[in-house]
Amino acid sequence: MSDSEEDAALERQVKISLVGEPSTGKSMLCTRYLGLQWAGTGVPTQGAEMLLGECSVRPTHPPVPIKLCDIAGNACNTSMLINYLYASDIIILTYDVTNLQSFESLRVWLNNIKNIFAESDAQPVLAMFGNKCDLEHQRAVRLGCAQAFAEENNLISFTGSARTGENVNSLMIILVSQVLGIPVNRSLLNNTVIKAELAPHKKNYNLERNKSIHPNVPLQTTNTTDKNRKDSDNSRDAPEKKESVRKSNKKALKELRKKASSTVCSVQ
Ligand SMILES: Nc1nc2c(ncn2[C@@H]2O[C@H](COP(=O)(O)OP(=O)(O)O)[C@@H](O)[C@H]2O)c(=O)[nH]1
Ligand SMILES: [Mg+2]
Repeated sequence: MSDSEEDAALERQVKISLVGEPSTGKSMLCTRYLGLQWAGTGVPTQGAEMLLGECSVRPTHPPVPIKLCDIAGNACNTSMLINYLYASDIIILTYDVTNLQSFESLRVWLNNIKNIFAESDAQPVLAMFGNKCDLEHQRAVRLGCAQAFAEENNLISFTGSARTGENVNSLMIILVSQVLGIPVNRSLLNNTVIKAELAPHKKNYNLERNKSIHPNVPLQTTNTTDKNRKDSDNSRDAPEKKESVRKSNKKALKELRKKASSTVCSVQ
C-alpha cells in the first residue's frame, strides 16, 4: 500500500459494535478503552449506547475516529439488533471466561449476526474477546474450546481484561488496522499491551485514568440507534491486498501472543 493510499484509509470513521451476554464486561471494555471513569452502577445497558473516540494506528498520523456501539446483552433476539449493528465495520463478540454460558451463547449471537449481514455487500470483521482474564483462577471456558470456536467461525480471537486493560488497546489497534486494510504497527502494540494485574478487592472499583495506557481521547457520548451511516467503502479492497495485510496482521497477533504470556490471541 502506498503512503497516499494509507493516508486515505486513515481518514474514515470506523464503527465497532460490542455484543454478548449481559455482564460479560462490554460497557467496562468501552469505558476502559476510552479512559473514562467507570461508574459501576450495576445498571445494565439499555438498548445501545454510542460512544465516540479515537484509535491511534500510526504514530505519525492523527488517530482514526471510532464509534463504539455498546449493545445491551438482552438485545440478542430483538428486532432492534439489526438497527444497532447497522454499518458496523467490526463486531466484537464478548464473553466472560469465568462464565461458560456466556461463551456458549455466542453461537446464537453469531447466527443472528450472520443472518443480518447475509445480504450485505460490506461484511464486518468479526472478533471474539474472552474478558475477565484477571480472574484466571475462575476460568470456566477452556482455551482450546474458544480457539476451536474461533477457527470454526473465522473469528479473530483475543482474551484479556477490561478491568486491568490487558489486551484492550491491542484489540482495537489490530481490528481497526484490519478494517482499514493496513498492517498493524507493532511498536504501538509493544507500548500498549500490559500484563494482567490483580484488581484491588473493592466492591465499587473505580478505574483510574492512566494516560500511558489510554491515549484515546473521548469526544462525546450519546444514546442512539445508528441511523446516520457514513459511507465506508475502503473495506472493499482487492483480495490480494487483503490477503497480504491479513498475513502481516496474523504475524503481529502471534508476536502479541508470545509477549502476553497469560493471554491467547489467534487469527484465522
Ligand atoms: N474481574 C473483572 N470484572 C469485570 C471485567 N469487566 C467487567 N467486569 C465486571 O463485570 C460486571 C459487568 O460489567 P459490564 O461492563 O456492565 O457488563 P455488560 O453488561 O456486558 O456491559 C461489572 O461488575 C464489572 O465491574 C473484567 O475484565 N474483570
Ligand atoms: Mg453494558
